[in-house]
Amino acid sequence: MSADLVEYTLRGRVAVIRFANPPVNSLGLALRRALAAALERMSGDAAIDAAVLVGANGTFSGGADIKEFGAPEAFMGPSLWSLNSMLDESTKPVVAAIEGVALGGGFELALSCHHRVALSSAKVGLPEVKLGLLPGAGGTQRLPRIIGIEGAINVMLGGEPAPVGLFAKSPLFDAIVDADLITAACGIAEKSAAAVAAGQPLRRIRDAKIREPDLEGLLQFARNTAKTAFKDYPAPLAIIDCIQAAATKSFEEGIAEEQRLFKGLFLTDVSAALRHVFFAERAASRVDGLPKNAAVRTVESVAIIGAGTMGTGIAINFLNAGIRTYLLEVGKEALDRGVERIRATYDGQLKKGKLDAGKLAQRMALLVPTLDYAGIASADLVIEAVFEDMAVKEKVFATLDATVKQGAILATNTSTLDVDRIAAVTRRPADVIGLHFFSPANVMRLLEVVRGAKTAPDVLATAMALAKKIRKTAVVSGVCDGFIGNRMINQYSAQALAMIDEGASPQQIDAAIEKFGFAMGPFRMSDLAGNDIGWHIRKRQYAEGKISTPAVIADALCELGRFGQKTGAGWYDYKPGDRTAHPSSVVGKLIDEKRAAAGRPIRKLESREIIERLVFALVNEGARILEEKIAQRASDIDMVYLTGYGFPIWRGGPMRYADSVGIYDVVRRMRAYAALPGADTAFWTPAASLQRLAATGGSITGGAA
Ligand code: T1G
Repeated sequence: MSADLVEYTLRGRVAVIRFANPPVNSLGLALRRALAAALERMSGDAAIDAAVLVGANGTFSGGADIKEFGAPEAFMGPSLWSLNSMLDESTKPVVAAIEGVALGGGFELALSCHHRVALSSAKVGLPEVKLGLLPGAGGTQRLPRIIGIEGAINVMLGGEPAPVGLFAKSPLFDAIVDADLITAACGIAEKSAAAVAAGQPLRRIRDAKIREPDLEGLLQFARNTAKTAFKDYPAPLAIIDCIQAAATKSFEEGIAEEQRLFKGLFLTDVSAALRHVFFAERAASRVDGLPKNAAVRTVESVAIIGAGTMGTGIAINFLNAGIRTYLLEVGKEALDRGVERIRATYDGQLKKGKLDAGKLAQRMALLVPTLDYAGIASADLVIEAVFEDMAVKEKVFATLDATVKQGAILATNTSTLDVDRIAAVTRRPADVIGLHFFSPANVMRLLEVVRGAKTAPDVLATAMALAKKIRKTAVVSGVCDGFIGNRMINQYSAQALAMIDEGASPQQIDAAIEKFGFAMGPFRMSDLAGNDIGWHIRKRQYAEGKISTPAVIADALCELGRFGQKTGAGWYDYKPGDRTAHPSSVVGKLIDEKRAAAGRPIRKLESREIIERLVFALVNEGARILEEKIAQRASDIDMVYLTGYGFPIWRGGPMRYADSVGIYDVVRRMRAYAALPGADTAFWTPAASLQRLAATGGSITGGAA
């Protein structure tokens, strides 16, 4: 037994087995081996009558070791099933002492114990569904037996850690204590050992029978929910099948069904994608070259420049985090409108019961509207959210440089402009950084943290720490036109517009990519965000010579003032007060006219081409962004698209999706699109890194767990 993984100590005639695998005691092969050895020792140790299992580092276990899933160790013995069988066959009682969390395989280990004691602060759960899996170590068979069918469905389909108090009325825990967990657990162990000595059988959850009068109704309701709410995810229905087996078959037959379905799910692309996202989410918070405990600056007050939609949305993030927030505007009317917009947002949450009046008052009290730069001189962080125009932003930063205290961080919310150029107008470029929020800024999780060439390490570390505090998924980007997300979406949009020129309709393109899984297609999205935003960027890029083929139809649409929902008409028509997108005869006529004027051949485009040209455009530009080191890693690019652009999470993100297709085939299809008449051959030439991967059979995300 590896001493550093398992500590075996005695309390009277009870063995306390403390197991450790920091940071979450995940049950990897080495720990499983050490636990098996401890259980063997416990069984053969005549000096003890019972045992307590307890996790080290203040937590029980975060479950099976997900990092192991891509490796042979995941299925090497002793498996979790082996440990659970050893507990099933034990003649001595074993008590699970739970603090922190017992999740997944960790909770399943506790369910195989004869008794469970928990600290009242502990949480338990079966989050496997979030990985596209099901609890594969007996959880689907034991949990319904101890908390009933309905509770088990909620735990396994919800996947959220639940406070142990929720189960206080069920026999799940023999005791829930506020302190002295080990003492309580040993007490229960001794009591159980005495009962065994007196001839009573050991209590095992697997022996319990399920009595559920409304089994069919409950399962049918759960299946209907799974088919609508989780239509792209196979795991929920498989979980319900396992629960049905638990209620209608023997324990052994149920376990066999669970293992069969678990192995099937493990091999699905959806599970591979969701396991990739689990690690991608955590990797994004790491900045290469910056130590985890890098120095950060104190941020106790924030100033937002600009009380428009973005500025007020950004401000709400900081008010929600309890940070004093100045809101600066140049005109009183605009400032008052901004304050009103913030209050209206909170009033809306109050009406929906998402916020109480006390919290609303607290947050509004932290808001300090001001018309004067001198009023924000003491702010620790200033975020500029003014009009997306370089001259305007340079003027703001020159003013900030002259008025805001030394040591303050000066951030721009620009969505595409050169952060280094903005920094250069100040005498403190090391204090300048990009914090690109996505609209609506108080809702969208994504925050692109744009590090300038001169941005100081502690400024970057502070931005990353603050992102966590305001519950954003921060992704570090280098400086380029559009950073990560918008640079890629520009190519995605270019392909969408090109396919209009070639013969597809806006509704056909939107329908195809929404069937692929995007929340909204490019044209519905553009109508929502405002077609004039893309128009403004294109006009700048035309002037800078960055676009060779003008988007004639999109420009003509804007020249007609069809900016989208905000003008009641865009690519689609809208009825007043109704966001439903109706195909527009005006747009159809405009498209026909412009196609005729261009004199290009028109053809029918299939959905496959539409989807590939949109998604592989993201992949190709993403690969170039990686090559230029604008993004740190492919999984960061996936996080940008999953949290900021509505990419379907069950596909893992554009880069992960490319791996699931196979880079060889992606490159082959890119070459086919480069050969189309009138194609942007320069763009469709596969990125060098993709060509290398296609030749070597490698993956761009480095292979997911
Ligand atoms: N395996 C491997 N590593 C894990 C892990 C796990 N189960 N859980 C967390 N980590 C790593 C994580 O990647 C990060 O690493 C560090 O621990 C801290 O995590 C058969 C098959 C436990 C509530 O889905 O919910 O059991 O980035 O930042 O906010 O039925 O982690 O530092 O290198 O999230 O304090 C089921 C997933 C597995 C639980 C802690 N279990 N983990 O949250 O820290 S499948 C889960 C969590 C299974 C069986 C099936 C959370 C946490 P790094 P963190 P945290």
